[in-house]
Amino acid sequence: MRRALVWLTFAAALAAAKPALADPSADGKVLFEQKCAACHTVGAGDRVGPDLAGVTERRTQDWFVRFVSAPEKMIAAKDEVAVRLYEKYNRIVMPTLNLQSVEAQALFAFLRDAGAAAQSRAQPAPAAPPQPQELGTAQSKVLTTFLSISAVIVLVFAWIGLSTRNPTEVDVKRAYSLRTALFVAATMAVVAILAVTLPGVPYAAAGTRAERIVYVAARQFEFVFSDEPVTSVADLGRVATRRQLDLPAGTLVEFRVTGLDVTHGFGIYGPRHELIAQTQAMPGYVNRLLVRLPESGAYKVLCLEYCAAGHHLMQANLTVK
Ligand code: HEC
Ligand SMILES: [Cu+2]
Repeated sequence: MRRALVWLTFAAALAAAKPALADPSADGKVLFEQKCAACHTVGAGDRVGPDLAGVTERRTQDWFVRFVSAPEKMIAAKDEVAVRLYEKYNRIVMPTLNLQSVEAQALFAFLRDAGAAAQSRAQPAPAAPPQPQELGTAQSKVLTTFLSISAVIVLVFAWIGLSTRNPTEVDVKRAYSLRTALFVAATMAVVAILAVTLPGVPYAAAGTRAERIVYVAARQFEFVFSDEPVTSVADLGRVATRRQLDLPAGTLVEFRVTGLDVTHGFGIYGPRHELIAQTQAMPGYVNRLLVRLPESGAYKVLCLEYCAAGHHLMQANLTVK
């Protein structure tokens, strides 16, 4: 009797452990979100790597499993398809992600289901070609100011360089007092500029309590938003995440920003394409960025730190209403 009970418990434990493997397609979905979604979509176009809709028809399961387990080896072994893909996708080798072959099979099952679903969905209308965007007014003011100051500096250097052709006696004492006067004037100018501009910075004072907390995880090559903490790639499969964020206008938001692979930048650009606030997204750290976005409109989050070949793809939409 006792032994039967032990066996029963064992069988029950096995049964409980089983469901994780019972549905490979569901496992594949989680794996895909964690390890592939940064570079691939299913039916939403190419990212760093090819769109994987229909890949289960293009390739055999055997090829898929071999490729996904060790892309570098396939290219090294001059597999015809792998080499062609490598050339086509800017000679970026897909990283070797140390997947087991059951995991690769689960991914295959997921992609077969997801690809079929993507194909049965109606094709979206092609997007209008992007219009060249005008620089925000503040941004172009900054640029003009920077260029003018640079031009002045270059002219001063050129003038000094030319003046050394005909050397003259210098009154050292007068030169030193001129230097002191210039130093005092420059210090006063800096203090005055700081006094005028500092109150205008968009960062909230330390100690202010945010009305809304948004967790941001940055990784190659996307930003993921969540209401719950995300500190590792494994969290992405556990908590509800979004790739687009809606915020009510005027709320004080605290972004808690981290990086999941390398250091990225988290830069918020306003409706007129001006950089409004930014912080770094660093692995192992959570940076807090308190901002109030009073103006409604379409904002963009861009990566401000060159993080690898797909850096330019790191964009997220933020809508303030
Ligand atoms: C860092 C970016 C990156 C990640 C992450 C990534 N891939 Fe790729 N993938 C690529 C690139 C780039 C290519 C094409 C170039 C090549 O062959 O290496 C590619 C090619 C592929 C192909 C071949 C497509 C075809 O048309 O035959 C498959 C299949 C694939 N990836 C599956 C996956 C799966 C599954 C994952 C997750 C476990 C994954 N990839 C993760 C970048 C990535
Ligand atoms: Cu980047």
